[in-house]
Order: sequence, then C-alpha cells, then structure tokens
Amino acid sequence: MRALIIVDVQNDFTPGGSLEVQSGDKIIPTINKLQEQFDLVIATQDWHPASHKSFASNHENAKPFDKIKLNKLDQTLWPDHCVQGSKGAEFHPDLNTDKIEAIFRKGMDPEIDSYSGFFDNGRRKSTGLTGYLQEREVTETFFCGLAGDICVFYTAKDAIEEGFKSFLIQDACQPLNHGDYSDALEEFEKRKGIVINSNRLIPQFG
Ligand code: VGL
Ligand code: ZN
Repeated sequence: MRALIIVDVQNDFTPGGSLEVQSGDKIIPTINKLQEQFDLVIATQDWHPASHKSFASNHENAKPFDKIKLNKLDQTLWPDHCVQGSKGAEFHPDLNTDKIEAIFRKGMDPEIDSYSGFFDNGRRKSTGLTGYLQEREVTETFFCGLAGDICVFYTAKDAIEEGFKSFLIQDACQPLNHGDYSDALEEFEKRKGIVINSNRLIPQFG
C-alpha cells in the first residue's frame, strides 16, 4: 500500500500567515491532484499551545529566528504560529480534506518542538504514525507540503528510519529557506530517500 502524507498545509505557513512560506499556497492544486492517485491520504498539523517555547514571544529578549538551546536541543525561535484552535492552525481553505483519513498533530508539548510527524525533536515521544502505517500495510510513503526544508524533510527522513520507502514530491513542497532545502534534499537522497516530481504520479501533468 502507498500513502500520501500531506505535511502542515496550514494558514500560518501560507502567504499572509505568521510564518509564511513564499508561494506556499501554489503547491495546493498539485497536492489536490496527487490525492486522486492514492488510496490512503494522511495529513499532519502543527498544533502548538500558546505557551510553546519554540515561540520567541515566550522568551525574554529574544526575537524570531534567533537560535537558542531548549532543554539541551538546538532550537530556532519562531513567530507565534499554528496555535491550537486558531485560524492560522487550520488547513488552508484550498486544500481538499475529503480524502484525509487521519490527522497526526504534533508540537503540543510546550517544552519541545516537533518537526517530524513521527517523533518530537528529542525522539522522546512517538505520535503513533509508524504503527498506523504498519496497521494499514503501507510500505511506500510519499511526502508533500510545508515547509519543504523543515517539517517535510524531517518527516520524510524519519520514514526511512522507520522502515518505509520514502519519496519526497519536490514540486508539491515549498521551503522556508531555499539553501537549507537543497542541503536537506541532498541528505535525504544520501539516506536512500527518493526525490520525484508529481508528473511521475500524475502523468497528464507532465
Ligand atoms: C514548521 C517551523 C516551525 C514546519 C513548523 O511545518 O515546517 N516549521 N514549526
Ligand atoms: Zn511549529
């Protein structure tokens, strides 16, 4: 079984959002087309309490994009984003959500960030995504969404470690930082991840 995993296509990561990814909304029509090619579609959602320590606003004398140590882990401080129940945390209205069978939320523990849909950044806690995929007899995982260099990358990389064949659909992702994204893709391929284009899955697009 193949699964499409849509990472963090939420208002705060799209233009006008608090942590906007340039052209983050432009990939949504492609993601909607891709969904038609899959029998299993899953999504992740960044879902922080307002007190989350990845927010610069929860530290004194800090500003967004500063880098600190948080409970011994490297942490970039972000603008407040994807606060539980807020408009910014909702899926972008253009995203078709009808086929999404399960949503895995992450980033709820205020003391630790969670870029991957599988584990928090310290690998202290699992979201249960591995067990879900195994139960659904998934062997191949395909990733798309936002941000390409952060949550998509870390999720797709963990999928390899969890024993799945992992594909990153490059034109169905947008990064926050293009330089970090090319480094991320290089590392992903080194670990035997496969970078593809959506036209390999949607022939009429190519
Ligand atoms: C993300 C930064 C902070 C992401 C989430 O979804 O890529 N990036 N939280
Ligand atoms: Zn976040």
